[in-house]
Amino acid sequence: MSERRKFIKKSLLGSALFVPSLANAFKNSPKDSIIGEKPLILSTWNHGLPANAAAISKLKETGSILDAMETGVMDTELDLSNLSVGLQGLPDREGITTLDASIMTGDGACGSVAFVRQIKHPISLARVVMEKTPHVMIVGEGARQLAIAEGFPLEKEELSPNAKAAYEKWKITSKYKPIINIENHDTIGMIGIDKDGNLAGSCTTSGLAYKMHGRVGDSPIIGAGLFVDNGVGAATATGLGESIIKICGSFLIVELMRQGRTPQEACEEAVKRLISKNDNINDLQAGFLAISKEGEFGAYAVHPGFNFAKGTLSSNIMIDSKSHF
Ligand code: SD4
Repeated sequence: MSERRKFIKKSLLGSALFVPSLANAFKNSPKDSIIGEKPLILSTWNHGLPANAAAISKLKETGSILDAMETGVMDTELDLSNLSVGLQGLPDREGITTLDASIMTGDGACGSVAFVRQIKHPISLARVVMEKTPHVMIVGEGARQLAIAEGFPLEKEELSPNAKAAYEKWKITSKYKPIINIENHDTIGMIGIDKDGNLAGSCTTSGLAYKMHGRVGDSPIIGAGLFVDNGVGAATATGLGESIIKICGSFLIVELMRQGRTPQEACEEAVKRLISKNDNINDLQAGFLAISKEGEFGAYAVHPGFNFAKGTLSSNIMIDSKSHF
């Protein structure tokens, strides 16, 4: 077995690169959040600000919260400074960047793609799966074929300069430990509600850096990285996908809200559940965002450092999330 293969085997789960925010946890009470503000759009991390701006402007233009959710995260998919979303994202262990994305509306329509290569806008491909196929999830080569059939341009398969440099460095050291909260760029999860109470959401990522080839995280899994129900609310997730999938994080939050919890309480309960189901909690970060159908919102993370952008028709601001630790 080659040295590299041995390393891959040994450090399989200890390898997740997680690159969240430097910002510290905010300690405002969730009850401080404004209730009933609509439209309202929440997005994970600093890149949520420009994404929200794009979403709000699309919402003003078409009036469609679904269009807004797609357009908003497309901005992040093109952001060359973001190494966790889009084709410029950090690659897997084989040096190949593969993308995951999902989209959902409050009436239960949803679509997702995973393990996709060479497609600049996986979120738009997820929307194609939702609107033009009888399926919910299409992965890998099948997703690429669908993209070609739908006229998506196939991008050249090469790493962005930043991703290439990081990958080359990683290959030399080959010592990898999860590091939380060292940088502020990560997956984008976006949820939103329009003035009439229609909800939708989107989530797009290149997943964990140096993951095993074929690894899929929570972001394209409906109920894990994203869940939306007009009768209750919406939730999205960021962080170590394995920990989020284990608890069906976004679905759990929506169901907790259905049982009467506020979005903040539901996010906190989900984080507690996640902590109880994962042993390596000091080494992993996960964060959730939620909006209720009334337009109340909440956010919570395992560790300090998670932040999100909150956009309305008149403002777009960053908020630091509270955290369990
Ligand atoms: C994943 N949740 O693939 C995503 C990525 C993420 O920090 O949020 N990375 O697990």
